[in-house]
Parts: sequence; structure tokens; C-alpha cells
Amino acid sequence: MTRPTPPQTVLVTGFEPFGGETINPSWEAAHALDGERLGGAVFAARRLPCVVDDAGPVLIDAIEELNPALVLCLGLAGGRTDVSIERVAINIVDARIPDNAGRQPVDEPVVEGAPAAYFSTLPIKAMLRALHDDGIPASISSTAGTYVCNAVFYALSHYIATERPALRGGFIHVPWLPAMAIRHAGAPSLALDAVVEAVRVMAVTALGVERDIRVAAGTTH
Ligand code: PCA
Repeated sequence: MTRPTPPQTVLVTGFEPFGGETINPSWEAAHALDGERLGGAVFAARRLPCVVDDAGPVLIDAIEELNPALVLCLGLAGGRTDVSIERVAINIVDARIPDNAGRQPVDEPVVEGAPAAYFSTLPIKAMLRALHDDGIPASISSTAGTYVCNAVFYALSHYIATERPALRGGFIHVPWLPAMAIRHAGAPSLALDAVVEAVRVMAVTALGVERDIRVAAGTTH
């Protein structure tokens, strides 16, 4: 008798609230997907602390525990208008506000002596097209900022490059939820259901597309 193959794990992470907010849509979306089946895969969600020194190690521990086939890290970028698929992680922390441990590093590397930057190993253009085909507003972003999200994205990318070259993983920023945007006049927002659906679409695409497609999605500034 052949044993059924266990489902592949898609690790999806979100962050705890930060910067005076009481909710973080990135964790709300990840949490909503925890345990959900997706074809031959299953989502496992983990919440990361919004702490520069801790978030990367918590993520790496989760990868070593779960041995996922794919890692999608989510974070909030209040003010962004759509699902932002991040292209590049940079080796710098320049925190505009203190993190949740009260530390505010300025111009410190994420990993001492490591390369300046890494590109996402996700098929970002194929993911972008799949989101648009599904009617979800999305774009490619070429900066994940210089705070905890970029630090996690960099830690993940450095880990993949040095320890697990076969693993695919990257970072996606999401806008405020409508209930959060109310407090910021005129601010853009995206409903939680749309964010959750976006993560499903991105996961299916990243699991199924080996070579990324070539479509222009850059910016002039
Ligand atoms: N967004 C912050 C950190 C946690 C989060 O959800 C960022 O973009 O760095």
C-alpha cells in the first residue's frame, strides 16, 4: 500500500500590531488562512513580533519547525493603495519609530557583513498578473522600507540564499483595513476578504509557476 503524500506547507506570517494600532491586517489575513487546504497544500500561520532583533529568528524557527515549500510573509504598509509584492530586501535598518521592544536602530545592517540586497525568490510578475486576473488591485514594489518588514524579508532571503536555496519565499505589504483607514482622512484601504483571497492567489501561483513571466511592472521614480 502506498502512503498518501503529506500536504505541502505554505507558511504565511503576519505581524502583531505596532505604531499605536490595535490590529494588524497582515496577521488577521494570515490567521484567517491557518489550516486551510489549498489543493495539495495547507496553510500554516505564524505571528511575528514587531521587534527588529526578534522577528527574523522567530520566522527562521518556524521554517525549521514546519519545513514549508513556500513562505509568504505579510506586513502592513499604511497608506499603500494595493497589495504590494516586494521585489527586493536591503541590508539596512533605519527605524522611523521605535519597535515594540522600544529599540530604534539607525543605519544598522540586518545581517553584519552580508550582501547589500537580495531579490525575492517568488515569481513576482506571475503573482501580479494572477492578482489582476482575479480583480485584486496589486503592484510590484521596489522598496519594503527600512523597518521590521524589510528586516524580516532580508533575514528570510539571507537564510534562503545561505541555507535553503530550493525554498521560495518573499514579502508582501498590504494596505490598512477599512476600519483603520477611517482614522486617516482620505486614506486607501483594502477589505480583509480581499487580502485573504490575494494570499490564496499568490500561494497557488508561487507553488505552480516555476519560471517567472516577463512583463513590465516597474516605475519611473
Ligand atoms: N509593518 C511594518 C512592521 C510590521 C508591519 O506590519 C513594516 O512595514 O516594517
